[in-house]
Amino acid sequence: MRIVVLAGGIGGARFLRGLKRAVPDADITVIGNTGDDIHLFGLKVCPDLDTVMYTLGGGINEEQGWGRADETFHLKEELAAYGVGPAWFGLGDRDFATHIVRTQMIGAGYPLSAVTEALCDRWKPGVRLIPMSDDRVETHVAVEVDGERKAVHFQEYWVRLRASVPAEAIVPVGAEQAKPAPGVLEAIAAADVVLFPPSNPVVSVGTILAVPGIREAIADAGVPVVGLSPIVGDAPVRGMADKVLAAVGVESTAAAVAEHYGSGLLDGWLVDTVDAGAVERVEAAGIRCRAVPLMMTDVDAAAQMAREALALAEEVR
Ligand code: GDP
Ligand code: FO1
Ligand code: CA
Repeated sequence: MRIVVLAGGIGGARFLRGLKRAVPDADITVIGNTGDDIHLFGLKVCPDLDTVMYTLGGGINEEQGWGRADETFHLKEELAAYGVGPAWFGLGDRDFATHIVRTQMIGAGYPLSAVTEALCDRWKPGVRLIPMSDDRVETHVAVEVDGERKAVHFQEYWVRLRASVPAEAIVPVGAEQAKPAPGVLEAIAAADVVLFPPSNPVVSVGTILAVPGIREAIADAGVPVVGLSPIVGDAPVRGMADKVLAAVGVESTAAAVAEHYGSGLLDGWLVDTVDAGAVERVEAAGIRCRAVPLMMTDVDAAAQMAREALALAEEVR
């Protein structure tokens, strides 16, 4: 079975680990969000691609959900001693190596998709990981600080400001001009099923869908498209999805997120059992819906979610 998954970082990566366990023989292509990417210290950092790569490749810091296990921060400390920042972004020594290799290869002329493939030669994530685009896309957040409206990089909004100021707009800068990376549209056209993991609907899946051609390819593929809600009990399980959903005028409920994707895109939607009351509303929007446990407490729980998503896909096929 050929499965295409549009993934952000932690939610996407943990779901993918379950999907691999649920269907070990599947041919899985992951289209990764690059809107979170940021240039720091002259290096290109791709948090969501790395989170997927490290999680599936066994190098992730499990508790944190991002960054490397057994990490140290000597380089960051030495940079700080020179007064070179930003200090608010925690890049570790082991992680730095990934960004150095990536930046070096890009400088030598390789596109991000080829660089990602090269990095995955080491990590062997067991899926084909493709960035949504080789073109630069950067998610910016319009905020109001001390009565002044300005745009900040998504990482600055989330990591430095901890999403403590209201987000007024989310702008995937460069998305309109970006082209899907080689292999993205081909994988979608060849897929038997497309899954939206419980990733952030605005700054992860939403950013991928903002690359012209990707949303259309999914709608035209003529195969089941099934998503899993990242909102459980009217709140994100972790992160700032509630803040960025508010910025795009969507309430933080499992049903509202399904309606936001819409029946033109989604055929099926899984909500958590605590949100069973939302099933009727989602189905009224023309999207088949089931309530099942959606907490990824361990890999087995994530695998069971993947089985439920694939079962729903067969129901709507
Ligand atoms: P990020 O890029 O690291 O923020 O990760 P993603 O965009 O892939 O996923 C973020 C979303 O995952 C958040 O909105 C969380 O609510 C959701 N999430 C995290 N853990 C779980 C879980 O165990 N169950 C569900 N249903 N959602 C989760
Ligand atoms: N998230 C944080 O909350 N604080 C950090 O200092 C931080 C550093 C970091 C370094 C590399 C990397 O791949 C991810 C990192 N993240 C950090 C996570 C990153 O901000 C994610 O994009 C967000 O969790 C939301 O997607
Ligand atoms: Ca992300």
